Amino acid sequence: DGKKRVYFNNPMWPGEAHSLQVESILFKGKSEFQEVVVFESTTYGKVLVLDGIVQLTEKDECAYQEMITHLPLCSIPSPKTVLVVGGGDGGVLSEISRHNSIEHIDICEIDQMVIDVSKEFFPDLAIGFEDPRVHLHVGDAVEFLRRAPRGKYDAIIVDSSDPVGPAQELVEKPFFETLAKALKPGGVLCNMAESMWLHTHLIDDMISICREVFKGSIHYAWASVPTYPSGVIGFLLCSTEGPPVDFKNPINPIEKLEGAVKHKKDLKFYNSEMHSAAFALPSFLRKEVKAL
Ligand code: AAT
Repeated sequence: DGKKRVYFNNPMWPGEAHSLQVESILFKGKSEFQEVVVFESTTYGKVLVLDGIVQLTEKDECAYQEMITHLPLCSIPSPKTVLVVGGGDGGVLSEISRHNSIEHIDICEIDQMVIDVSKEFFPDLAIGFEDPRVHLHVGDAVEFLRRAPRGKYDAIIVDSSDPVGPAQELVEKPFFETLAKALKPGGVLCNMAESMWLHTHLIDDMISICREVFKGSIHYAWASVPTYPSGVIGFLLCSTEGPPVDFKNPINPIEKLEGAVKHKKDLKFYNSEMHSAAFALPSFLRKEVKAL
């Protein structure tokens, strides 16, 4: 009808809106940081929504959580110490626990309500918190990383929300500097990096910052996640100075690990072929993202 509707006003994707049919609202609360909603959808299972943005659905969380975890962890020989930023649902933790080389996992999530809600409504993901290697820190990742010991981690996974609200500072240069400092030489970062259909500017900015901050290799990868805006999500992979990391050809292939560790659930999305394929980029992206 030509009127500007409130649904089309999200600054991350102006002019479009995304919808799922709601069977029932299971939880609605307001934390210190954001509005938290869980609902049962008609076709994607339960859905976690923060400030009106879908964070995960039971049907397609596998694509995002498996990729954001195994892209970095399969790219280095024997990851031992890992940090997760955000990820309060526990899904990334439960993926990390497939790797038997891991000795210590820190997670820094800002919002206790996300953790509590996940334990109640997404027990298959929140089971990640039960791994004895996991150490939970509830607080702002910006603060946590300012105080993190230099060179502590083999890998850092930034599973954070979009840069509106509590995650705003997580795309700025000072934050990336603290991430690089907290990594060991040859350590790797995998950062949620938005949609190539919607955010080429943001991707360009993030890659430019990372080129200045990280002295190793920098690559962009992506995967299909139907319930994220535009149906895709990207991952920015960076390594620090040190032994070079060949992100496109996993040195620590998951197929070998799967034989060694019996995990509670089978992988649904990730395998070594998907890993390498994720780095193939459309021509428009190469052209628009100058820093690539
Ligand atoms: N694995 C589910 C996918 C997510 S969840 C992102 C998490 O990051 C949320 O639980 C949020 O509370 C947390 N978070 C946001 N800001 C901070 C911060 N400053 N410090 C620590 N944790 C934070 C991400 C989905 C991406 C969706 C893309 N459209």
